[in-house]
Amino acid sequence: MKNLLFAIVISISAVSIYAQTNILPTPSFVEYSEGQFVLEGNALTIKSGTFTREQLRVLETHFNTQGIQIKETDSNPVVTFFQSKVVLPEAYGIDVGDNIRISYSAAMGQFYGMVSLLQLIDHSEENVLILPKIKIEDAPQFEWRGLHMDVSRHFYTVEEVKDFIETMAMYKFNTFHWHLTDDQGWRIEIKQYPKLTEIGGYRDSTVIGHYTDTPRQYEHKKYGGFYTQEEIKEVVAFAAELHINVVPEIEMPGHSRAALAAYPELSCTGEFQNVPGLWGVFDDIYCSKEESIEFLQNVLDEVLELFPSEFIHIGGDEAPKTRWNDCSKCKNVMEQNELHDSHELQSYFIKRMDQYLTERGRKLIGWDEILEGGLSPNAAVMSWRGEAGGIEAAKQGHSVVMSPTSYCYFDYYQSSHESEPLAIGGFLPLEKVYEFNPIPADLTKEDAKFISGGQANVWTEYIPTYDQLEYMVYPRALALMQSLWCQKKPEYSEFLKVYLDFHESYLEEREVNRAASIHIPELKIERAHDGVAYSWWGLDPNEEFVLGDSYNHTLGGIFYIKNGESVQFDRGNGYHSLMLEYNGDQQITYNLHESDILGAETEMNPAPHKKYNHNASLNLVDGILGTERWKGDQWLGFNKPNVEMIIDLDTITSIDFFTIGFLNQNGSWIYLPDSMKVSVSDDRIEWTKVKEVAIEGDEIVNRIELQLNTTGQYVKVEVIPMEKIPEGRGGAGSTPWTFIDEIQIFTK
Ligand code: TNX
Repeated sequence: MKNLLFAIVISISAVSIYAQTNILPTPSFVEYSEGQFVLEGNALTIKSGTFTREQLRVLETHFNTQGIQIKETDSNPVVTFFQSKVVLPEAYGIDVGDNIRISYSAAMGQFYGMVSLLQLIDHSEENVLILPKIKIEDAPQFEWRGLHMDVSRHFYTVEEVKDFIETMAMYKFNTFHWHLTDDQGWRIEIKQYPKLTEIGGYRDSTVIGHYTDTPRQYEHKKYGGFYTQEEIKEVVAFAAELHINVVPEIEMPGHSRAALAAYPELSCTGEFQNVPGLWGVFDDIYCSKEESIEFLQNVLDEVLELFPSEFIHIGGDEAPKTRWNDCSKCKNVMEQNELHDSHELQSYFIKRMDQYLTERGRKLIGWDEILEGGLSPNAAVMSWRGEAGGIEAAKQGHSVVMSPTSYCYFDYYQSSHESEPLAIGGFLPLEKVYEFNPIPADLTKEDAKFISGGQANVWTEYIPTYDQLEYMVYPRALALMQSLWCQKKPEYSEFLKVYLDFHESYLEEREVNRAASIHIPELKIERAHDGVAYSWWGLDPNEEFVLGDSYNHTLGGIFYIKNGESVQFDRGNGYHSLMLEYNGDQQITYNLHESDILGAETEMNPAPHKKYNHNASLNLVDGILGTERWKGDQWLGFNKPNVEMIIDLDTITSIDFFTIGFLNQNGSWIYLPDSMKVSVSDDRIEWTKVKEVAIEGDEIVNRIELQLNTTGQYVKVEVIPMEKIPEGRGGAGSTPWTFIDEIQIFTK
């Protein structure tokens, strides 16, 4: 009553009719009417007991960071709730007129209504809250809106997990996929098998840097941890209050080295091996014998007690069949069950789990590898290796969650800038996430019904802290949610505006770490007469950057450069170290390497693979040398032999010196080529071979330098990769990748 007396509702006519709201994900229907609802003070009142204590606490903290109080009252609150049976459980409506009315049918919608309301309130003026007069009707497109968290590779505390879930709830995620077991650590207490956490919960060392680095280095420090069953219950209950279902994942039959370290008798060889401190895929997996199946079913018994989730994730990915193929016990299982190969054996293994879960009223979900050898009758599929698995499963009438690496892998880099923390690889900027559509283009309307939604995965090999985990997730999770929530999402530019206007500072105030990668001006390189032109593109079209030339002052020291304006870098002009200052005090340094073929016309045959073809042939002659930490744009990557490149020097020229760079990252199947040839020609018809060399080197980046002492207008470089990756090396038996960057030629 008191609050209402103080609430002065003023209608100011014809102030602003907004084109959109700050609410993310974007609501389905928004209609403004003239005027505003202005509330003096900074408190919103709601009827006592509307929300549970935990919900109220969470809502309060979030409203508080915006300077808004929520007060419970027993009479006439400002915000009223109206339960309507007509809408779906997650749907809600907001009607701001002379007071604020939220309609809903179930507790979830009621909560979402409050979450959206928070984002509607303008609190920029002191002691007054302003809302537009507005009608909103909103409901999600997909029922599975998930984020995944890998707590095996790195461990996060209960408090951190809860914090993660809390931020998820504020963006209307409803599924938390908790990846609790993997090779590098078992993280859930199982009472029947205490060694799982005693031994499997800890590793003695962890690889430092990228696992493809050579030589590998380790930090020899015990690392690990696990959640007790009490802690798991606490997290599950907390999530449930915030309308988030927790889907546990117990990996099988692969990614199981931590469990096998605790119980070696469950492997095919029975030999003890420690919990690895290295990332990747390991040959030792659960043996398919009855004892392992029984063990896993016993584990599942305890898991089912802790997690009410309908879906239980059993992994199923990346299980090499090396051990199974050599194992007499596995062969017995195959014989007894008339299985033809190890894929059918994997399918048998998963079916046993499917049956077990089905009998207990649950549903099995697994990574798309569970399709191999035949999909279990009741299984749902999480499609990660692209869309094919999801399409296939949907066609077979199974429920599918889309999580393709190309849009949903939040362990990938968000920009190509060197300030990004070390990541597994891959390139997934915000804008690319925004393009995600959980429904693959070539699925019929009928089959598309089996797509229940999507989720992003946060694998944590390279994410040692919770702070960095948030950095990898935000703002990308907001772009993802647009694809999961909206029937028709707005243009990326509109989303970006709302993010920058409201959510960036909202996350800041909430102390949610997030990447500022979108603020780093993007470098564009173009061919220019006798060289290349560099320009920088920031988010703000009016931004001016400071550009400094800190090595060779041919650019004239320090000056200002406008968004999109270019500077030219001429051939033969010496080495430059350029410094760009943006956003006031942020700096980037670019190392630019001269050569006499900067920007020269260059032909490549075959073309690079489309994933590694940034700027096409210009990449080879752009003054920027490929480095060890590449994020998808420095190197051109080829997976077809042989690569031929022809560079046009414009006129017959006296050629002195030549260099070319190759990447050597065997863990990513990238190998140095066997050899290369350089030839020259005056007319592109008659070629003279100048050099043919074998390529050797131990570095990750190997630059080959050749003294050519010749003349010609055209220089042809032929690169001959090894035919197949030899046994015992990463990717054995496949065609190697050849990564090439920057050819430099110096003339006399
Ligand atoms: C593949 S995605 C995996 C994980 C790794 C991830 C790294 C999937 C089902 N398996 O074990 O952590 O790649 O991106």
